[in-house]
Amino acid sequence: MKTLQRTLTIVKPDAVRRHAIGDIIEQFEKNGFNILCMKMLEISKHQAEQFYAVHASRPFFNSLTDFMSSGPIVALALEKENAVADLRKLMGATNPANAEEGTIRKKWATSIENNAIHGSDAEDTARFELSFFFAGYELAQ
Ligand code: 3AN
Repeated sequence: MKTLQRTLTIVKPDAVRRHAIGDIIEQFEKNGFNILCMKMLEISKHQAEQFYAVHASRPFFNSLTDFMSSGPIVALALEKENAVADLRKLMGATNPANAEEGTIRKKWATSIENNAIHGSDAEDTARFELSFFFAGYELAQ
């Protein structure tokens, strides 16, 4: 039996500034992800700190949350079989220097911080992250 899974992705401020939204969304569709919901928004520093709370003790936390609140982002709820792992594969390694050919980060990321895209790293993280950006009624389908 096929089990659909949901994940949360964000086109980060660097990718929005570089006009990569269309290209990145095309990759989702070409790779079999169904877009359930999508919104363009800006988050505050405080909201970025809440979203990345698991990284609060990391040395890059302040810089990461400054960056994520530095301009518009696009948040998308994606669905497919094995969505969490398949999205991570399509994104490529966190550091673009290690990102594989054909991945979104290989094409668009310019540094470990300005790395174009976020994707949930596990199913339980995806549940929290989806509910951070989307209300229940927006994902009720
Ligand atoms: P990923 O986004 O690949 O899941 P995580 O969860 O380890 O990577 O890190 C979350 C975000 O924190 C990354 N997307 C990146 O923007 C930033 N980050 C991770 N490691 C570093 C680092 N060493 N220096 C600066 N920023 C980092």
